[in-house]
Amino acid sequence: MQFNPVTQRVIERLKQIVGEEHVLTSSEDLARYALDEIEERYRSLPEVVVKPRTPEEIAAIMRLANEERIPVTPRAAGTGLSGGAVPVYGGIVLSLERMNEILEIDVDNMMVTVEPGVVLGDMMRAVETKGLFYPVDVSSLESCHVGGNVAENAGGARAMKYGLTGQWVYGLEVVTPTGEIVRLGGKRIKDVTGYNLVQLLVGSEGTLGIITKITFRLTTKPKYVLDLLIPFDSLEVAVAQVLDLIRQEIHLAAIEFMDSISVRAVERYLNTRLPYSECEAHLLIQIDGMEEGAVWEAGERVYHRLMKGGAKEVFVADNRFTREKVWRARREIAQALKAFYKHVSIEDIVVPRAQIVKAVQYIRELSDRHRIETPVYGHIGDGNLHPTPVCNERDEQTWDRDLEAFLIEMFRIVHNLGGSLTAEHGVGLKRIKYLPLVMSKTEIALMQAIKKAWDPNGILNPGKVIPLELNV
Ligand code: 2HG
Ligand code: ZN
Repeated sequence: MQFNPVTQRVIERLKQIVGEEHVLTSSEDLARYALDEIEERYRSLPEVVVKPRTPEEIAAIMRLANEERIPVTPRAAGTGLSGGAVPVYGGIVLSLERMNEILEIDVDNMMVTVEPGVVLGDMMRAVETKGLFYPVDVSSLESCHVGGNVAENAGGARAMKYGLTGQWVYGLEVVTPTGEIVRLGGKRIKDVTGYNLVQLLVGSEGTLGIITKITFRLTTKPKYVLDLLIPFDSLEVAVAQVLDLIRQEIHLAAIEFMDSISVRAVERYLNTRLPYSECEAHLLIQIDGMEEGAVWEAGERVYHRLMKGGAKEVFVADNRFTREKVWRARREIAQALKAFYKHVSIEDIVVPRAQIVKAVQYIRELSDRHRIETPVYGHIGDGNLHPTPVCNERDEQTWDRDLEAFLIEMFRIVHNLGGSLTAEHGVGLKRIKYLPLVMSKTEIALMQAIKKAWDPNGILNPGKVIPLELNV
């Protein structure tokens, strides 16, 4: 793509739009907006960072960027794992960090309306004070922003019962790439008036519009929650048990999986110990509900099935301290691996749930054959795993080559099992080149046509998801 550089004149106009103090140009400032949680080698500097406060300011920035043919990369908290917020073509990074207000908690309609820069955990706690519940439990909940969650359609641990972020998004205010402010959806539980643009925007990774307000549906907070940590001697047995639980129709909120490399890494990182951490695998199961008896009854059924099915033990985390400890361990695995290895590629595959045993076996086999250590953890109840190839020894070039060979083979296998490349982290930058492995030409062309309709000059987050220049 051909874009123009950000000139001094453009910077002056940006200052007029958002105020001088909200336009950053120093090299230290620019460096802080060059990367999200993707690998370091994807780093790319913006030419300027702007921090608007209103949709009108954003609309003015987009009109200017269109006139000048300057790329704009929207950014929430920068906790994304696929490079969605990296300004690959330089240009403007449009940070939504100042738009951080919870605008309304509508108890009667059970909806909350927020700006995109609100921290997810803050919104969850705010609605809980009114007896309401936002159930999407993303690992980085204390730092990620809800705008990023919507843009990436974040999933997390409880998607098994409650779905992904998109399932809770009912209304959006969006600034289009050409600088119009549109309101999509609203507080209506049912609405089939035309195409579902709300859900088109969800997961569009900042390529179709800039989200400036979100109305989320809420539910009632479950009164009882039970968390179970279950070690297994054999990884295959642990995975097979997940299928059994799903087939037995025991309704669980989450079934998470951690293999022994992941557990050992996170123990070291958090300086903590989990029970039986020498075991090959752990499951972490959450059961929630309104009735104490029903929750415990489900817990007992899980206990009996898993003890019969080869579990070493079933630990009940029934107080805040133990619950926090086990969930923190699960949530911090990705950070732990990043801390201990030079090369880390956090993957995000998904397969139909009946194929998870095969998927895990194939990944182990691949990891042995390619001699790439690959811890596996993730949301196994959804068929969504984070195999994470890691390495300390290889140099950059060798790693790139070896990783690529590993990933191509893994994605082919996953595709053959009926799965796909990413369940919740997004395509972003790092998965574009693998799209043709899982998508038809027609599907890619349709997506490119959608992008063109929204963004004729291709200036909003160029080079992401389905780039217009991707030829297949
Ligand atoms: C996980 O399952 C996440 O640990 C890591 O997908 C992403 O929330 C995060 O930072
Ligand atoms: Zn995850």
